[in-house]
Amino acid sequence: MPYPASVTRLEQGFTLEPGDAVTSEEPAVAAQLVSGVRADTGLELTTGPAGRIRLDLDASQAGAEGYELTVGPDGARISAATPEGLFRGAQTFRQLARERVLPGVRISDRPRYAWRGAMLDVARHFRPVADVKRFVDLMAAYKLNVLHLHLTDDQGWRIAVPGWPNLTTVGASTEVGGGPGGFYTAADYREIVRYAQERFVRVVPEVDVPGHTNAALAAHPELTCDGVAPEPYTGIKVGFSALCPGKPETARFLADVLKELAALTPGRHLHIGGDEVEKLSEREYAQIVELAAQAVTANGKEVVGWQEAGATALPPNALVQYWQTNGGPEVVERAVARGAKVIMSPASRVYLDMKYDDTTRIGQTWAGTTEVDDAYDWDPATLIDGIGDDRIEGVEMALWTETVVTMNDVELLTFPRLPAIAEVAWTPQSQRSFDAFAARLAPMATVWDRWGVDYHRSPRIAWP
Ligand code: TNX
Repeated sequence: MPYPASVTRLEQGFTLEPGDAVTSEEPAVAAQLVSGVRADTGLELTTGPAGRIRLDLDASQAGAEGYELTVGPDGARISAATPEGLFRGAQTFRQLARERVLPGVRISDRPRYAWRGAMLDVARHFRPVADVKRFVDLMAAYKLNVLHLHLTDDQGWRIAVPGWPNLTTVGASTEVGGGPGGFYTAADYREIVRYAQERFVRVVPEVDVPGHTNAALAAHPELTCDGVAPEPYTGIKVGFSALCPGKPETARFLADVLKELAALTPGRHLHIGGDEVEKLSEREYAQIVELAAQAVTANGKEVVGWQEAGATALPPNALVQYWQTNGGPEVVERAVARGAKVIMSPASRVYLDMKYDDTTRIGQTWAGTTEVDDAYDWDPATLIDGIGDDRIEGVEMALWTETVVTMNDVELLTFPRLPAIAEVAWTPQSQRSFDAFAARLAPMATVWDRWGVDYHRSPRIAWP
C-alpha cells in the first residue's frame, strides 16, 4: 500500500530468516530497509555482501521513483534507476516482509503523480523537531514525497528570520488555546530538511501572506498600516489580519523572509499562502501576492500558493493548491489557462482536521465529516472540469491543527486516512477500489500498534 501499478504472482517465494543480509551499492537505503523491517516486525536483518535481498541500481528502469521488485525462491531483488526508486521499492518490501513468508511476486511500479504531499500546520500548535521527524517516517512508509510545513499563521510564527528578531521573541510565543508556542532555528529547520531528504521527502515551507499574519503584525507593528501592534491571537477565526499594502516595510519583510526560506530550502518550491484574506481589496491583495511571488523567483525558486493566489499574475510555472469544494474551480481554471499546474487538496476529501464522524474527539466539521472511504474514493482527474492529469502536479493532504494539541492527536486524525490518500496519489485509478483497499488496510493495524501510532478504528474496516 499504496497498491502498485502492476503485480504478477510467481510460483515460489522464500522465508526471511533473522540475519538475512541486504546487499546494495546504496548502503544508506539498505540500512533504512533493515531498520524499517525491524520497526515493522522485530525481525533483525543485516547489511553486507552476497545477501538474499539485493537493491540494485539499473538505468533501464523507468522514472526517478519507479522500481521493480521480484521475489523468488532464492531471494528478493529491487532494481531502480535511482536511490529514490530503491527507497520506494524498499517500502513495498517492508510490507511483504510483515508475513516473513514472502510470496513469489513481480511488482513493476511507479507513481501516478510526482507530488504526493502532506501539510502539517505547526503554526496553530507548534510541533518540536522530533515530532516532525516521526511524521516524516509515517509519510515515507507510504511513499509520500512532499512535507509542506505551514510555518506561520495568526496564532504563531515558527521560523527565525535574520533582521526580524521579534518574529521569534514575540511572534513565536503564542499558539491556539494559550500554550507556549515555539519556533525552529535555522539549525532545527536544516535538521528537518536533512532527515526528510534521507527519506526522499522534500520540504516545502509556507509563509502565509498577506493574511494569516497576526503573529507577525504583533511582533513587528511597522508591518501594520497604523503602526499599532494588534493583540496576540490564540483563537481559531480566520480572515481578519493582513500585511499593509504599499508600505516599503512590507516589501522588505517579504524579501527578507523569502530570501531566508530559499537559503534554508534545497527544494525548488516555496509556498506563499494567499488564502482567506478579507481585509484587502482585490488590487491590494494581488499587489502583495505578486511581491511575494517575485521574491520567490528572485531567489531562484518556484511559487506555490493556495487557490486564491491563482487570481493574481503568478509566474507561468506556479503551482496552485485547490482546497475549496465550493466556489474554488473558477480561480484555479484561470491560473491553469495562464500555465499553472494544480495540487489537489479538496477539503471534503483530504483535510485531515475534519472529524471522521460526529464522535471523533477532536477536529472540525466545516467541510463535513470524512471517513476513510471518503478520503479514498475520488479521482483527482475528475474533480475540476477540463483539468486532467496533464495539468495536475499531484495530491496533498492537510492537517490543520486548531484542535490538534499532542502528537497523539496528530496520529489519530492522520491514520488511516494517510494511507488512503497516499494511494489516491500513487496508484493508477484503474487499480483502485475501496473494498480491495479496505482488505489490505485492516492488517496494517498490527504494524501501527508496533510503531505506537494511534489511529481511528473506522467502522468501515474489518480490523483484526
Ligand atoms: C481553512 S484551507 C484554512 C485554514 C484553516 C482550515 C481549518 C486554507 C487554505 N485555509 O486556515 O486552518 O480551514 O480546517
